[in-house]
Amino acid sequence: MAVEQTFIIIKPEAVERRLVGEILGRFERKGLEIKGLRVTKISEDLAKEHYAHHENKPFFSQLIEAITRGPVVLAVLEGNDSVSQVRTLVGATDPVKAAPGTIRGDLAVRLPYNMVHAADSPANALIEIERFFGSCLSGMPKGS
Ligand code: 3AN
Repeated sequence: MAVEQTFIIIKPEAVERRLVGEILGRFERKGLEIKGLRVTKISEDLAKEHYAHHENKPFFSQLIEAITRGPVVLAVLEGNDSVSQVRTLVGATDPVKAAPGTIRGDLAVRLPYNMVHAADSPANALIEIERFFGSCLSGMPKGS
């Protein structure tokens, strides 16, 4: 097992519903360490870059609107196999199919409002940390 970092976005609907503490608490209780934390609003350009791989999907414009409509909380989490651990805690993409006990299974009801984005691989986590935190996290251990 490798210590690695992952990246999450607590989406506008979760901030609006005052679920930031609940969501971060789940990651902390699991044993993951918060290495970066920032409240911000994502610009349309940055959202389009982040979701570029979904550009041709029918839900693309809805997705961009949903992630830019209000403040978000960005976080870098570190721990053993953190990418896959966090994806497990977050649950399936569609909240209707997400298992009870997962963040999406417990707190969300419909797409695209599924509460949390979580990087899907260690390589993408590094790209996303650089994209959203830039140099303010440089010099920290990147994990492997
Ligand atoms: P995940 O966030 O589980 O990695 P992706 O990368 O397939 O899932 O989707 C990115 C985001 O696009 C999701 N978090 C969700 O907000 C939105 N999304 C995915 N599928 C749909 C869909 N069929 N209709 C509306 N929004 C969707």
